[in-house]
Amino acid sequence: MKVAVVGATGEVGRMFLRLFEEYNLINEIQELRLFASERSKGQKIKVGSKHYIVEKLEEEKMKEKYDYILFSAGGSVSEKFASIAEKAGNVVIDNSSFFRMKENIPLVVPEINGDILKGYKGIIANPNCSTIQMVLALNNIYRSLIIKEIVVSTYQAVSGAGNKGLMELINQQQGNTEIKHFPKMINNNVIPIIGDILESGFTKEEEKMIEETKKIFDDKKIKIYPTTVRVPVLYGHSESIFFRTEKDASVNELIELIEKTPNVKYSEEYISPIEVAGTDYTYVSRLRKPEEKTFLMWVIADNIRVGAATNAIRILLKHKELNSI
Ligand code: 2RA
Repeated sequence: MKVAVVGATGEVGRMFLRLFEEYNLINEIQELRLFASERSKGQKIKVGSKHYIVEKLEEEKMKEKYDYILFSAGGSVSEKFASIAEKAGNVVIDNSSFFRMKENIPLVVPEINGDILKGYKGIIANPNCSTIQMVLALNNIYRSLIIKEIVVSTYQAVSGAGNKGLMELINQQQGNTEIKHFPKMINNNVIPIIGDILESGFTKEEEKMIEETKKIFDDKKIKIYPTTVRVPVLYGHSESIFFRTEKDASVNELIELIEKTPNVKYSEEYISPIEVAGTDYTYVSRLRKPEEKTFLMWVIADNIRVGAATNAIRILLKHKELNSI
């Protein structure tokens, strides 16, 4: 295969490269091209046993033929360059939010709706990290009991804001009180705002959870009420999820449904972010049923892996399998 990574020097871009090794994809990649901005041009990155030189992203390079191009370089880069790559007949897996809600663009969590990739060529959108772990944890329950409404509070790691987010917390923990990236101090604090605040009073991050969940479940009726919060954690998004279902079930029946979900693990012992960083599972714990058809759970996943790079690699593997590439 001939594969390209756009945004190869960022948090998610570097995780793509690491996962090429972990998933033994590197042995199937005959040609690997790494692209980034002018500033990163010339950087050397080791993948497997070889060193690759980062190239400056240019339109002409996106017109070449690749088997897959993975993007994680922000919406404006995807808007321009992923479109050029698609027009050249490439399959693009885009981690930005730019294409997620476009009518004809598949928004994919392979364990849920991966089958829509059969015979598909073009741009495939990777959902937002906080959406991915929630729909993964709820999918079997949704399919069996029909979920009518979800109330979710998230506790999102600073790595969700990329290297700038990580550096801001680390610097503040070392005594530098400068606030450059987040709206307020993040050290010893929590910030109930991620992204712009919209007319509705919800934030862009909360709107993503609402709209993306409806698209992935293909359900315009389901009600989702999110509050997304930034917390001083480096890696691992946590979510407190309350949901009501159409059909009733016992806690044990829910545990069975969760345990039958690929890449999701249930734990009687509660799980914290520091335990999931570096893994590719979504963890469910603190399952409770206060009354009929009413449930609460605690869901955690590594936001750079499950919430971005691993889901994108799983999309590539599913597309490759369904289309015999
Ligand atoms: C965040 N979900 O956590 C957003 C983008 N990765 O900042």
